[in-house]
Amino acid sequence: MKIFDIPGFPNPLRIRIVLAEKSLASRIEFIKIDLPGAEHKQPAFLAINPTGTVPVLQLDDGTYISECTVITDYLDNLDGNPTLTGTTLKEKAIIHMMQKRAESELADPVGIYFHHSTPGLGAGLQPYKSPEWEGRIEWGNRQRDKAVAGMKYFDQVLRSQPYVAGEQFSMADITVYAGLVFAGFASLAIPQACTALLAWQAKVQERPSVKNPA
Ligand SMILES: N[C@@H](CCC(=O)N[C@@H](CS)C(=O)NCC(=O)O)C(=O)O
Repeated sequence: MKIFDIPGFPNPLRIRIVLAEKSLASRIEFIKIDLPGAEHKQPAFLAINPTGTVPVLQLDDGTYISECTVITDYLDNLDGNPTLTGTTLKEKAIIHMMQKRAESELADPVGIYFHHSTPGLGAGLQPYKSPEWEGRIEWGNRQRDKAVAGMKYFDQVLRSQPYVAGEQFSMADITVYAGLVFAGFASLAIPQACTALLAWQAKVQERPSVKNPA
């Protein structure tokens, strides 16, 4: 299998943590995509993922799979022993619900803020990101505020349970963790009052897969 991504970036990190959790790294060939150079916005890459984002998984039969959630589901179930995406219908539902919240309330608004209200990944990508329309900065800033509200939401969740989707570490934790990494990229700090979220982040940082992603 191949993965098209760029090391160190938040969404690629999600899958690299999954690969480490599932001991699958040795089965993957990584193909680096030049995000600051906007390689992912060129026709060759858009042909494999029209969304123009990384990571993308390519199966051995040539099939391309994009979207971290879907890639995670695929990799987690490859060995028939899912550990990150749930086993019962109820577990799967809760993990998917919380991971979607992690995207929509945290990671995605951080991304919009980063790309539209800050210089983002630099001049090479700006033509694809930040058309000069009135209100662009304010729109991005509102997304920044939404992301901080998302941090406060997850802090509340983690006051009553050890992990984002309940008792077990799951894909939802990986998405929140990567969202916070993205927030760091954007110089967006976790509020100090979010003590449960900060403690959870420190705990997750100690996982071998997070310390040494693929
Ligand atoms: N929903 C997508 C998001 C992927 C994504 O936004 N990846 C970032 C890298 S962290 C990207 O490719 N950004 C390029 C861009 O926005 O131009 C997923 O889950 O895979």
